[in-house]
Amino acid sequence: MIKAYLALGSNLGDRLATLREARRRLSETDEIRLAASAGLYETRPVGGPPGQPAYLNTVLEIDTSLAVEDLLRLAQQIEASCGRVRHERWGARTLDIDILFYDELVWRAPGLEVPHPRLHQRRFVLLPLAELAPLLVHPRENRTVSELLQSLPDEGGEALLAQTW
Ligand code: A4P
Ligand code: MG
Repeated sequence: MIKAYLALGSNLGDRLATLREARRRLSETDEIRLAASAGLYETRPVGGPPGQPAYLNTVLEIDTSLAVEDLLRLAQQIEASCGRVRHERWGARTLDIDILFYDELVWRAPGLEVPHPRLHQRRFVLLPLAELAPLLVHPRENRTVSELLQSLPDEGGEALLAQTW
């Protein structure tokens, strides 16, 4: 089994219901065992067009026997079935699922980059991730999740809404 971390984000529709549905779909997959869920954060949108609604963000820890490409395909199927329509990059979305880490894999190919190329710059990812894996070392940055989080300024853009959801 491979340990992987997934980031979930939603800023359209019933955001909490969407995240719960995504978690349920993942945990009902035979090749996935849900190991832990981070808390639920409401976060200010980063990038994208102005005036977007706030996001709900969280991170899930899973153990999986899926190959990384198959995990991405499953994530995209769940995004699609949760009503995501791709309009513009970084635009509002009902559901975004990103693969943050897949064990220690470092992989860069068109359509799939692991670790996720922007995770170390994003408090909305590092804050929930640090609850689950503060000492995990980013294999490209060579720093722990908690060090990466501490290196980013806290501009008050994230609020913990609930620890369990
Ligand atoms: N892709 C490559 N690597 C990965 C990976 N590790 N995990 C490819 C998932 N997908 C990966 O993603 C574009 C392409 O990335 C996919 O086709 C996949 O093959 P997308 O989900 O279609 O589009 P996107 O999410 O708009 O683009 P991208 O680049 O994934 O955006 P980000 O970086 O995920 O940013 N602000 C707050 N507060 N909270 C958020 O959750 N999210 C974004 C999206 C921007 N601002 C945000 C948030
Ligand atoms: Mg994405």
